Amino acid sequence: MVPVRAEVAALLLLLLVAAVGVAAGFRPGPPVSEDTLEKVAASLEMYVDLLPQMPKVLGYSLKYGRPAPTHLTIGMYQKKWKFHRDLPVTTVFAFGTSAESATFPGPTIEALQGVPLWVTWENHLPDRHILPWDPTVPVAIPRAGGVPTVVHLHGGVHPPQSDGHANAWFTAGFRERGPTWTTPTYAYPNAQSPGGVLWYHDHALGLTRANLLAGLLGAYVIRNPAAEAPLGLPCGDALDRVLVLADRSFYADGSLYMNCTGDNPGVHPQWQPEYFGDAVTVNGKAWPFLPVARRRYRFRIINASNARFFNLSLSNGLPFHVIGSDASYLPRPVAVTHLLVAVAEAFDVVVDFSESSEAELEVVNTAPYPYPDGDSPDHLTGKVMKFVVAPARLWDDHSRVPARLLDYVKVAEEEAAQRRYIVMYEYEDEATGNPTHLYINGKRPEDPATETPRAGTTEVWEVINLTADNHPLHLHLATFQAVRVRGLVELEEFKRCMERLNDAARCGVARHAVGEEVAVPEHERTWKNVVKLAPGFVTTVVVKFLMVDTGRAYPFDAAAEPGYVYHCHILDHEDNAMIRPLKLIR
Ligand SMILES: *[C@@H]1O[C@H](CO)[C@@H](O)[C@H](O)[C@H]1NC(C)=O
Ligand SMILES: *[C@@H]1O[C@H](CO)[C@@H](O)[C@H](O)[C@H]1NC(C)=O
Ligand SMILES: *[C@@H]1O[C@H](CO)[C@@H](O)[C@H](O)[C@H]1NC(C)=O
Ligand SMILES: CC(=O)N[C@H]1CO[C@H](CO)[C@@H](O)[C@@H]1O
Ligand SMILES: [Cu+2]
Repeated sequence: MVPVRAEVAALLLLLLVAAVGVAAGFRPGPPVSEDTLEKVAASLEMYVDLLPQMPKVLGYSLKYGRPAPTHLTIGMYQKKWKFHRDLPVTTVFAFGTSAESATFPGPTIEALQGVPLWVTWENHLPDRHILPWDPTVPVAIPRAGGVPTVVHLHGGVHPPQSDGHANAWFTAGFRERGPTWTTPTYAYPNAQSPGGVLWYHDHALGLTRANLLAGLLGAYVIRNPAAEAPLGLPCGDALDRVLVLADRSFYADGSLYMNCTGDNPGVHPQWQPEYFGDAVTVNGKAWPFLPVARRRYRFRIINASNARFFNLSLSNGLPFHVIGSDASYLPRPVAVTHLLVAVAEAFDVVVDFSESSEAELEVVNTAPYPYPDGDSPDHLTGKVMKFVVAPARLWDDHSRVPARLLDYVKVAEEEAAQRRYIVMYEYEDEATGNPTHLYINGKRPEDPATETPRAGTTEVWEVINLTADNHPLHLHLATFQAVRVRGLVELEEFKRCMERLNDAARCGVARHAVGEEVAVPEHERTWKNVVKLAPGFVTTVVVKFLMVDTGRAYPFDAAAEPGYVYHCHILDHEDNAMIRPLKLIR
């Protein structure tokens, strides 16, 4: 491995700073201590704001009562948002069909399976970012200023031109466009099966962490009434709710806080390896509450934090009946009392409040940060939201948690056309010991694609974590599932060899991957968009480059330019620079 030499990085930094000015246009807020940020969060009374329901936007039209394709225009706006009763309103970036209706998170788009949707994503953002960003990581830097953005539909199966490629960014009015920009209007075929929840979010090169922190994300649900109605799950806007979890820190004036001093400021003036906020927001409110009836509800939970994992449970031990994960159903429900949600991971669950003997249930979080070996959450980040259960049963609950859900193609590891080793590296500054950047396979994002699967095939990816963190793996387009998680023995020897050769096969991965085997939890055994990668382990992942509900080929040319990407979904890692091209071939 060739870590970026400090001198080279420093020179690059000087050149870039001279060229664009530090964080082009961002005005740093007043200095603030960790203590002050925590005090602001601690001053917010919990459970005083009602859980917001984001506006619903239909991703289809009705023609003579039948669903038909439609075209939406959704903009990104600078907007005022109030994160808590006791915080002043503050500036965010938000998605909406208009400036007035834009929200944090954005509207929930409801699509129908088999009904294509076109969306023109418009950038109405000002010249200046509201959060700091770092010009020394691989990043989109427009010559004429402005905030570069591009929208990726996470979990979506769609053509590469509509994938929100990191270099397909654009500024306000499409004034300036990145090198792989092809079209202002994205096509979402919605051919994939219903279940779980997708989400759209910014994906601009090197800016994802700041753009999402500012609010550029929203949920997207694909439904198929004919296939789903027989399941009998809770349905309707009141009973089937999206919960978007995100940790954020606030200044006393209510504005969003992001540290603008890097851990290695000589290398990267602003970049830090992980953002952790002191407050937990759900649907844009810090620690909200939701009154519920004494019956079943369906919750589609998305973790939209930059780096925080959530290990969620209900304070009275009531189970989550997990019915899906990411954008798929499970074959059958799995009841769990604790639900570990990685960044960008989603779970689709049913909670039956009629089983609760308490009138109030807190959703609590016990996941250490960084996950898995970091600090335990405190009295603040250990709480998420509260459900207030109505005393009496007001109406009959005809919903159920069915014994069987939907089926998909089998995992069939033996069908793999190709086996690849994917290795996660973290590089440190020798003087400070702090991370300077992260790479996949020791390669930069701009290096030529090395993962070039054939459309329609199955592959096995052996993902090796050589770092101290759990890196949630996310592939665009493809769906995948972990089938085996095995510890590495004689890890130090293996690491030294990998640092020298960067070649898992020559370093004898088969000989080292014989340690403890950890079972993949049953509620994660479906076709996923994010797989957690435990440190010190090799995670064997079966990846399908085809439609997992039918086994058929994609209904579009997945091998077209500009291709896709795969990356670690800790946003701060993805931005520097744990992201690689994924280029399908015909
Ligand atoms: C911001 O980051 C710097 C450098 O890592 C650190 O010294 C400082 O304490 C951080 N500030 C806060 C408020 O966390
Ligand atoms: C989640 O928290 C519970 C209770 O603290 C613990 O028993 C469980 O091991 C945790 N799960 C994970 C995956 O960390
Ligand atoms: C959300 O996902 C990010 C990236 O995987 C992860 O770092 C973070 O811990 C997750 N947060 C939650 C609440 O799951
Ligand atoms: C294979 C490997 O090196 N894994 C690392 C993953 O992360 C842990 C920390 O949780 C490290 O100790 C391991 O070395
Ligand atoms: Cu990572």
